[in-house]
Amino acid sequence: MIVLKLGGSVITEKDRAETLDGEAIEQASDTISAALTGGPEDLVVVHGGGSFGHPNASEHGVSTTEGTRDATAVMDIHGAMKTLNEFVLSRLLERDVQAVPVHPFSAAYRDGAGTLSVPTGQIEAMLAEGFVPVLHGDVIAHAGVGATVVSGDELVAELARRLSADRVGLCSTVPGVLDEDDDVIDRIDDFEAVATVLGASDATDVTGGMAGKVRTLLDLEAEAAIFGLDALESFLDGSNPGTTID
Ligand code: IP8
Repeated sequence: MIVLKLGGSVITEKDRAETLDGEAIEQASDTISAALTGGPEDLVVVHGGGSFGHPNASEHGVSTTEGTRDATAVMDIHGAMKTLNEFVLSRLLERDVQAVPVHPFSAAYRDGAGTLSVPTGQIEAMLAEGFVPVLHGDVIAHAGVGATVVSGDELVAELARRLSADRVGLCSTVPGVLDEDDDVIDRIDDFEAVATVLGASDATDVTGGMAGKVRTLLDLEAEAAIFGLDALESFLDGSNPGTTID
């Protein structure tokens, strides 16, 4: 099975509050729909926030470690992410992808040590019945802290582990992890070797850019690929475009 993340900055205009990138979301949906028509493939989609969710989280001072116990703040962040999730679902459904929502707030949590727990029994049942579960970065209960942000990347990593994913793909705004000359690095197997070229994210992003992605993916059993939207087709066809992380 495949776990695919659609980056928030791919499917939204990251610098304009709550604005979709209509063309990108349609291109991604077309590609996913075409790939699934080619044969049955278990696919779990996770999307990030981009200009949805991040501004709300930062307004309320909420991050992956700083929490809130204000239910209104939780609903504000969660609501923004649910709105984006509905947009993504509707584009997929229009293309006959059997996409269904899974809202992490109702299912996942962090324990007192900050360790993320994501139940997957319901996701496995959905996959077995031919659905395409679509999750999203969200807020979740966090023991001792209130509620904190869970990023799409963290969800991807946890889902990949628990569902024993064969392949993990992060569809990003860049064609891969870039080196000092802006060339795509083919393969990364050691964080320190690329630490200096991994800068911070450019817009409001409470979950922290490319460096965090690479660290998270390096910890996975499955090979992961980071690639741009134009390479999504090739990833879903079985190739490893962009940067492979293992
Ligand atoms: O864009 C974060 O998801 P990400 C979602 O995958 C929120 O980091 C609620 C900020």
